[in-house]
Amino acid sequence: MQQETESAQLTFEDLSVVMGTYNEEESIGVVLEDIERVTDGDAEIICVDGSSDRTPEIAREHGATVIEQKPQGYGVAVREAVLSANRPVVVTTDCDDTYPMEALGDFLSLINEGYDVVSGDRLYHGAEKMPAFNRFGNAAFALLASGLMGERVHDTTTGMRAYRREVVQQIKWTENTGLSAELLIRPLMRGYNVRERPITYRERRGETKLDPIEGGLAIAKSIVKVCLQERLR
Ligand SMILES: Nc1nc2c(ncn2[C@@H]2O[C@H](COP(=O)(O)OP(=O)(O)OP(=O)(O)O)[C@@H](O)[C@H]2O)c(=O)[nH]1
Ligand SMILES: [Mg+2]
Repeated sequence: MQQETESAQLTFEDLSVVMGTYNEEESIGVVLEDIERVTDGDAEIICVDGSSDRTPEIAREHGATVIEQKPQGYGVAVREAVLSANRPVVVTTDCDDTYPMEALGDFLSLINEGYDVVSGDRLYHGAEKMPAFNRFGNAAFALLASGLMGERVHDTTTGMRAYRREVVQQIKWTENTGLSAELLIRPLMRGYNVRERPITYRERRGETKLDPIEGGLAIAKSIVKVCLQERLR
C-alpha cells in the first residue's frame, strides 16, 4: 500500500489538459465541453494550433489558451503544448473526440497514488473503433518497444496520458510523429513510476492528420532510436 504522504492531494485545479489542434472544427467544441464538464471548468486547457479553419476561435470561446504555430507535425505541436503547461499535472489528448475525458478523474487519482506517468491503453478493451490497420500497427509498436525495453507495455502510441510536469520538463524530447512513443519510453527506461490504464476509444470525428504508412514507419524508427539511446545512456 502506498503510504499517505504529507503533501496535499492534487485536484483538477492542478491539471493542464494540452493538445495539438489542426483543422479540427468538427470536434474541438465537444472535446473542450467534455473537459469543462468533467473538471467543473477547473483545468487549464492549452491548444497549440496550426489550423486554417475555425478551430482556434472555437477553442478561445471555450476559454482555452491558444498558442499559434505553423503546422509541422504532431510532435512539434504536442512538445510545445506539454512544455507550455502551467500546472503540476499535464494531460495530453487529441482533439478529435477519440479519447474519454471521463477518465480524467482516474488519471489524476493514479498520479495522487504516486505514479509519475499514467498512460491510456486503448488496446485493452479492443479499440474496435480504430481502423484495423492502425490497431494492428499499434499492437506491433507496443511489442517492438516491449522487446527493446525488456518490459511489457500494451499501447505505446496512445495520445492520452497524464504526467507529473517535472517528467516532461526534465527530459529532452526529439521525436515528431514518434513523440507519443518517446513520451512513454524515455520515462519508463529512466525508472519513473509508469502505469498503463485501460481506456475506451471512440471513432474519430473529422479527417486524420496522419498518413498511416509514412507515419507508421516514422514511429517504428523513433521507437528503435529512442530505446537504443536510452539503453546507451
Ligand atoms: N498544431 C498541430 N496539431 C497537429 C498537427 N498534426 C496533428 N495535429 C493534432 O494532433 C492530434 C493527433 O492527430 P491525429 O490526426 O488525430 O493523429 P492520430 O490520432 O495518430 O490518427 P487518427 O487515429 O486518425 O486520429 C490531433 O488533435 C491533430 O489535430 C500539426 O501539424 N500541428
Ligand atoms: Mg487522433
